[in-house]
Amino acid sequence: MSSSVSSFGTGGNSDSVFEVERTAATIIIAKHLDAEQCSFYNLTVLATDGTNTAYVQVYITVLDSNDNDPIFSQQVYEVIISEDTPPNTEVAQILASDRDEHHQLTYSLHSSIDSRSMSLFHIHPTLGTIYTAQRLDHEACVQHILTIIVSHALFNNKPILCVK
Ligand SMILES: [Ca+2]
Ligand SMILES: [Ca+2]
Repeated sequence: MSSSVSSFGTGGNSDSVFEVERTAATIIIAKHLDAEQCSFYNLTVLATDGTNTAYVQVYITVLDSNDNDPIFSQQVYEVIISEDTPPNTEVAQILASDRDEHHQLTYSLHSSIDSRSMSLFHIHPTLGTIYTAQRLDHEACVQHILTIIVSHALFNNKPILCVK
């Protein structure tokens, strides 16, 4: 099918993500691909010389890329704990989600209002659970304000189109 490709047949391209460039008989990406919305296309391309028509199936797999930022389930977590809480006690569960399929979220303590707070708590890097690292002292500090950061592993930062 050289210059005789006329159009796509039905099926697989209802949202017009792909188009046929007729003279070169090339399938081109016409709209932004989003693996979260659709990761597989089954296109039917037809070629005609005006009299006879031939069909071919084209399977297109869109591989996921890391194009969505993680989102915390809450903007603020507030916890009240007693100063006689032993070290390594769970005090909060931080939760974040990421629309990307193969996301790997990593939690860490980023900063604190009082610099001493950073040594009093630690966070599990993959589970997001915050623990006490030491026994707390109410007289030394009544309130600890920590900023948590969640990062998503860059598994591939470029959109990939895989045509089989
Ligand atoms: Ca992501
Ligand atoms: Ca993605």
